[in-house]
Amino acid sequence: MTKLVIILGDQLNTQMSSFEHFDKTQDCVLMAEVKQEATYVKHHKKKIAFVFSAMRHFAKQLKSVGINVNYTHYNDEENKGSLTKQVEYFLSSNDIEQIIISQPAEYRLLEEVNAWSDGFGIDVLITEDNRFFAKQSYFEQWAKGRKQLRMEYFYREMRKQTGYLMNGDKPIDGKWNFDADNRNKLPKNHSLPQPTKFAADKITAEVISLVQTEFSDHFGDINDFHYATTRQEALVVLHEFVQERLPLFGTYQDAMTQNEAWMYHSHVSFYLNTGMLLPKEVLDAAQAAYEKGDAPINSVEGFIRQVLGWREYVRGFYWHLMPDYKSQNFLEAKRALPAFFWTSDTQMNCLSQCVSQTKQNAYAHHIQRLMVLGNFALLAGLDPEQVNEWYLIVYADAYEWVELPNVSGMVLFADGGQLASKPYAASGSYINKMSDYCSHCHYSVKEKTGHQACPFNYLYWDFLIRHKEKFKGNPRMSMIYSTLNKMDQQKVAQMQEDAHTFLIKLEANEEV
Ligand code: FAD
Ligand code: DLZ
Ligand code: SF4
Repeated sequence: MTKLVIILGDQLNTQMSSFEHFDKTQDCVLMAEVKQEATYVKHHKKKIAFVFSAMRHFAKQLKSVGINVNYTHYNDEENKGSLTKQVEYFLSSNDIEQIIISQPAEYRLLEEVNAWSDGFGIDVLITEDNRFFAKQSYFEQWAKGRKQLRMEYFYREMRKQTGYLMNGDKPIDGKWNFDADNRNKLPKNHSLPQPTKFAADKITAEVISLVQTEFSDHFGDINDFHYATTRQEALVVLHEFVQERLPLFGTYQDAMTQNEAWMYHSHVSFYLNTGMLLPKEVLDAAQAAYEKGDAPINSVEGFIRQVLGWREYVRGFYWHLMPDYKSQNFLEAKRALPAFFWTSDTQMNCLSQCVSQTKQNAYAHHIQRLMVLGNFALLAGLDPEQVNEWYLIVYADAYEWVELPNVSGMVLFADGGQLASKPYAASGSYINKMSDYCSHCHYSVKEKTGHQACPFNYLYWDFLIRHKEKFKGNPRMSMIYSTLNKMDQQKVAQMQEDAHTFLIKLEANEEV
């Protein structure tokens, strides 16, 4: 029986479950660069270049071991524009008895694939997406009967299941979480390690030129493309992270500094989310560094929590709550996304820094995404649909399964607290505590009202006042509301007025 294995652009690993019964003497792989996937949102230029180049390199690797790969390039004449049409076209001239595909990672694509069996009149086998530790059935079992689905408890279960940083059934060093040690600002004149960079080879150079021609109206800069595009290169990124950045990853995990995008982060999300690296090898490398004494517990636990905790949790959470999750808007936020999210033209230095780095690199680290860009979107009441679309477009690691829970749940509280127990809202003083952005800013972080005051300051209090009814029953918010009650009411009224003026300027697209 001849089988056709479909490999999507984020399934670039021979360990994918769809390969499990692959017989290279008779079966075939289909991969396609299609307009539908490249434009369902107008992805950042670097994201498209990365995915297409990594797909081409993976196809080359499969061919080199004698696998029959039917690969459609973006500009091939027989490119049909969508995965469904491409598969249909292939079936019209090939005798295939079964299609096998690992479960697509996004709901919209799974819906499309679910229609293939009836549409093509052929057996379609959808296998488990095995780029994660936890099967979806495991998450469902964990979620069953729980009132709240909190990451911390899921993470502890995952530690017990996998044995990472465990001493029997107890966490190594006696604590599950070393977050309190991971909140340092970068010292002045601290010299940062550089990210791993690769020069573009012939395949990547061709893809870059394709992107320049075909996607010139998409957001983002294509110059200085330096991502890994093969598994071997991705393994080098991982190795250099463990050697050079993991030891201080924890300490400076939340830090931000002027003109530095990459910091002590791992930069492996691109490769994990395309299957080029698997989470087990990433965590094994981190744990080995701990065991050899090369990296301290706060860094290794912090890193393992991101991958084994957050990454696994948001993926389970997404499939548990889709499709309804996507349309939620608990805070009834309606304001349009300001133009500076695309241009970086704002006098708020923290936002200008984060947007311009995003434009350049298709990357920003977690605290930039959460506490600068996300925090602003939350405080300014930006429309969740537009904010979600922006995050899906601008980051090269963005796929809906991971982007949506982070944006609608963690950042915007659009799900009313299904993911987070309280909104991650903060005034300018948080940004000042974790960065040196404020010392380069037009605004003054110390001032709460008036022309020079940091907009995050009055927007923060205005946000709390606007949503008082919705938050007043939340025990984690009671301290902040009692502070608000004790504040000078004239000052509070002034902050509300400043927030109002600011939001009107924002809507009118005036410079802020
Ligand atoms: P590191 O800081 O080195 O962390 C290690 C790994 O942990 C990451 O590679 C990632 O796989 C995982 N991880 C860390 N935090 C999270 C998280 N909150 N959710 C899921 N996995 C996590 N991550 C994406 O992979 N794709 C996205 O589209 C995405 N969108 C985000 C949107 C918002 C609003 C926020 C707040 C976070 C988002 N994240 C997303 C999570 C996180 O910001 C990125 O995973 C991280 O910045 C990637 O860089 P890194 O590989 O250097 O991560
Ligand atoms: C992100 C992406 C892009 C830009 N292009 C393609 C493509 O042309 N062909 C393809 O198979 N996959 C692509 N991808 C990744 C898919 O969008 C991804 O598989 C789905 O979003 C499911 O996560
Ligand atoms: Fe951002 Fe306010 Fe600091 Fe300026 S002063 S960088 S707007 S937090």
